[in-house]
Amino acid sequence: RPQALDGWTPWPAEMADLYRRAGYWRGETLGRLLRERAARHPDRIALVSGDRRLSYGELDRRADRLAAGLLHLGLRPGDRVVVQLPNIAEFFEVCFALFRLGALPVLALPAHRRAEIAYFCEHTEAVAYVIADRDGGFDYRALASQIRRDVGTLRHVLVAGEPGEHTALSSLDREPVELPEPAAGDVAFFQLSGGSTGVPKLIPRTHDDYLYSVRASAEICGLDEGSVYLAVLPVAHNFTLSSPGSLGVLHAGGRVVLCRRPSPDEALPWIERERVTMTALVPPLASVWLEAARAARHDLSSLKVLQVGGARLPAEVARRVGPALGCKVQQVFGMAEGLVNYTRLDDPDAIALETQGRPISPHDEVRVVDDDDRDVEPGQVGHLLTRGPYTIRGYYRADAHNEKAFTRDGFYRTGDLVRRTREGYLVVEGRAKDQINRGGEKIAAEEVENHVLAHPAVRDAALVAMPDAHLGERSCAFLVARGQPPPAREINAFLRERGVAQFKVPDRIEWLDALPTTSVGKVDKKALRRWIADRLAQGA
Ligand code: J2J
Repeated sequence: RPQALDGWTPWPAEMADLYRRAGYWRGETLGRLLRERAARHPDRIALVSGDRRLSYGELDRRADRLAAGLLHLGLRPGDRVVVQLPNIAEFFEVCFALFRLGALPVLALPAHRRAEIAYFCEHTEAVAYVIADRDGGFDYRALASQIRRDVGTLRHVLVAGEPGEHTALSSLDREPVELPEPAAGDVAFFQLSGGSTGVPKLIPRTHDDYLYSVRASAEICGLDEGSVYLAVLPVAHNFTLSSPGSLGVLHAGGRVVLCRRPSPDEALPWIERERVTMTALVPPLASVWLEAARAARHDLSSLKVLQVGGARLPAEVARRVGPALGCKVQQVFGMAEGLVNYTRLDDPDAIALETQGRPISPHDEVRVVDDDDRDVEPGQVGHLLTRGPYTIRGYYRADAHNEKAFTRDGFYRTGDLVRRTREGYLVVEGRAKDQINRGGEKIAAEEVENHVLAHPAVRDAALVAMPDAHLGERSCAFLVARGQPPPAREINAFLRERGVAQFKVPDRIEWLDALPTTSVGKVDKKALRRWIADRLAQGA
């Protein structure tokens, strides 16, 4: 058995015992999940990707052969591998191959660019980086060539499609070899945090804890062999992967249909063709779909559940889902760190439309507290703290940050402001963390500020959320110039050159002589948010 991973925080032994005794942690690995399903129903279709249809047996075999190929290439249990793939079957082939090998995927999003990817590779000392050749008009091979030059530990770039100067995934195909099964209590892979600090945080998830959340989610969402799930949001995201997402569907023996683009033009025909029963969207996309469905000529009658999460869904929008799409709406309030809340499919409208759901597990501990960590009165708004059988106890290699992000007794400080209803449902009322939620895409203010501050003409910077009718929020950068302020497009071009993902580039820039401060001398972001909201309300 390889040496335990450094830099992650396991659950205390007594909690681990409790979760095992309760039957939540069953000692099953992600690799075994696929093995068992493939043994049970090898010919059933697991994945539909473009014109490829992979059965459970084929996916299982491909994972084995790829694992053997990766081993031959020199990958070993415990190695970290940054995986950045769009919604294509290779994502699952690669992840399951890595799970079998005991190597650890680091799940990047397709939108990430040089700044983020280089950081993930460096921080995890990744030995390999997996990409698609091109997607959405972007050539990932050129990005990978740069990353390869800059990151010393990186030995391999593996490409789905045309490899260019790198290695084709399809060339890693060897007779399966006997591999020791990784321990279910060990870290299986890394999710990414939306974050609120200077650098993105990595979230270590174990086989045991993740599979529990997947299994329980599948049950809450009523998945079975007849379930057909359309993956619209990026497959690597925690929502699409596990709530109940693709893994929930594979667990239940259903079918996952991979949609390359989230637009209704592409998604609605898939629903008709594959008789999709369930999909998951962020609120702005849900609005776009509702609009499109009015004119759609597609038969959407197979759709039973539309999940919406990642950002607050306005009740007015939730109300329109049933009439427009002929299905139930399910609100999902989750986080890659763990805790996921669902409205239940049999909840009355008052709950289903107006709350963000309740936790998966009877062992999810939820506290709503004031600024001094004292529990607020029932029904009052406060900071959401949580711990439980699938919520991490610490970010990866982040000791200093963990001191702040977790309480001494292991509760994760979500940074969300919530209210708990009498029935135990959570309503998201706001956010205390320094983050912008741009239609479900999370932007850590400090991270962007640091990039902007690297520009020679910028003396001071504060990034805040501004209201937006479509996305809910967009980002506005308040900047103080050294001398003459450069045009906004120069700042944005500068950020892109630094390799910052496009969704983090400020939507608007305002120059000030100085940033306003609070009485204790901190930047007064509340004042900045109020100022820009007022300006927008006046139509400026
Ligand atoms: C308001 N805010 C929400 C909601 C997430 C399922 C669903 C979503 C995520 C996710 C996820 C919200 N209403 N319904 O991982 O498994 C905001 C909160 C939260 C943060 C987490 C899943 N659903 N949020 O969005 O890690 O602020 O996970 O703390 O990307 O999104 O973001 P992320």
